[in-house]
Amino acid sequence: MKLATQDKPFFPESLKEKLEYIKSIGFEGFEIDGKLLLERFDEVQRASEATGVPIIAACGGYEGWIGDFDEAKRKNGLSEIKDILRKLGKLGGQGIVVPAAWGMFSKRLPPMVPPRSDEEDRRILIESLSQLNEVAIETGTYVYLEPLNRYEDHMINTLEVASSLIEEGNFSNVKIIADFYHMNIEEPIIAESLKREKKYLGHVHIADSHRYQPGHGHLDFISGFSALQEIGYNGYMTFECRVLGEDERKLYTQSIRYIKECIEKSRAK
Ligand code: LER
Ligand code: MN
Repeated sequence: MKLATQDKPFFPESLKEKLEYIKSIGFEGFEIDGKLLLERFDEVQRASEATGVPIIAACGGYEGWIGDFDEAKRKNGLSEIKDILRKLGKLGGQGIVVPAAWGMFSKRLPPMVPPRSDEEDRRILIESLSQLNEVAIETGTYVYLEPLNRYEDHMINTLEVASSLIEEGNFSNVKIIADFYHMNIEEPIIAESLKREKKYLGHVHIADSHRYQPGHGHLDFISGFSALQEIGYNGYMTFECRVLGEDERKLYTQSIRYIKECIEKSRAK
């Protein structure tokens, strides 16, 4: 398993320095914001080549969700995601992380009842994923479908629901991204869920139980990583967290060390 990171406010601004910095603190890949990839593609490509740090995936940076209630926004989102996939393909990147929607509706917060039925949600998601699956095939990339916790999305909260959509659409280039923060809220036992849904697992996000740097909260990473070892997962795990504390650079570096120790311990288990 390899470690990657998303961008952080305390990383250098220039892309080359950013990638050099993340390499120096122990990461092997960068998960880029989709907008940054589209707007500064040449610079991203040059920086990746010069530093040898791969752009492994994209996350966010497009307007409109694949399950958007607003049809015009959904279409816009799909068009931007396709552009991001085309650029990622040129860089040899693996794929883009997409939730059904993020922050659009929660069935656990008022008004509790969404404006669309569950059946219609599924129909729309399948339609969006069919379009993206085609472009992912053309570009040699993947769409990483991300279950979010119940407060951030109402359509896909568990790995099981994500798997069922992939099965239903028979999508060759849609996989699941398992995010430890969301799994900590939605999966009864993270290790068991990972083992059960291994067939479609393609990518992983890590943060601790409170969405801050791993090692600072109470999540049991070792049992989750042992499950990943057991199912033969050898992809990337991307840090997707905020950093709590004053010296963010120091704390982030300590967190990488902590996660590497957890990986070692999970191998020994
Ligand atoms: C949001 O909580 C999240 O996990 C991101 O990866 C958005 O897709
Ligand atoms: Mn995530």
